[in-house]
Amino acid sequence: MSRKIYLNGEIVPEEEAKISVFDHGYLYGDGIFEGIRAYNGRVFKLEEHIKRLYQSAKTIMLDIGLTPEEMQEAILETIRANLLRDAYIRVVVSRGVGDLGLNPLKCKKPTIVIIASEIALYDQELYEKGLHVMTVPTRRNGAEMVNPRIKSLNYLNNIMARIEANLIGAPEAIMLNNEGYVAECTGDNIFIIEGDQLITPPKYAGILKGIKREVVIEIGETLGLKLREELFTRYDLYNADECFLTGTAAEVIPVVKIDGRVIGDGKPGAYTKKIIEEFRRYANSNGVPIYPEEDEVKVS
Ligand code: PXG
Repeated sequence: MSRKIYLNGEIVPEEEAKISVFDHGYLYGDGIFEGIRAYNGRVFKLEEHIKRLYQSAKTIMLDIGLTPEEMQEAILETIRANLLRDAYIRVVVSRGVGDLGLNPLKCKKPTIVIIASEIALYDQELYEKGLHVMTVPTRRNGAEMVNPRIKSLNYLNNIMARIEANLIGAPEAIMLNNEGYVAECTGDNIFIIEGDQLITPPKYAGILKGIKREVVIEIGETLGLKLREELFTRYDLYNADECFLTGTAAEVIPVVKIDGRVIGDGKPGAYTKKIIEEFRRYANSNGVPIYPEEDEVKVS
């Protein structure tokens, strides 16, 4: 079935959703994006994703040309056009059509694309058994470079790391920062658990401030875990009681082996399983309704 795509204010069939080869998103990776999920008729953490999109835009001096409220409506409209209740939503805003030459002054207005699609999840088996992941040579770019907090269209740093993971047959790569501290994975944040401590790298390690990361920090508190946002090394990874990753695609997924070292007893840990359960419960009952009239029906 042909998907309906939002392209610069219009909803068009995917065959007609075409972009100029002079778009600076294509020529230079000059742009930003968000990956958002909808569960059970609700868009999860929509305001937070829109806020991060506008913070990325502000940082790269890109005027999106829509208010955050208009962006929210455009996202909901795109999901409705595809009649979806569970969806993966990709919002891409590029600098727009310019000419050869990287000067963004040549781009008069941004290109805005919203895709709402069905989701391809990790295999359920991996949630039950856990992932075997590896650290890779490519380092996460530092906060003093293109800050990883900008969700930019420049993902080559992470793609190089993913290629290295592919070469050794790992489903995800752990990236260290330039000082050798653990930063994050190519599309996920990372957590370890030691006793009752929930430990995750701080923002200044050079990471994307993941929205699932924030949700898991909240869930951790309700489970009595003590949060430590601090730098740690591969030694800490190998000797952790539990480890898991968080992200839009993976949600919360256990890690049971890192660089050949078995984590804990080699099975997803008790806290990790509880966090996955709580995350699913939270995600299925929170968010901005896509079809508000459904809620009204339920109330009456
Ligand atoms: N770190 C990085 C580098 C990411 O790109 C996350 C962490 C997790 O953030 P959220 O906000 O999702 O909890 C991400 C985001 C995709 C895709 O479509 C997903 C991400 C990035 C790029 C592509 O599969 N995840």
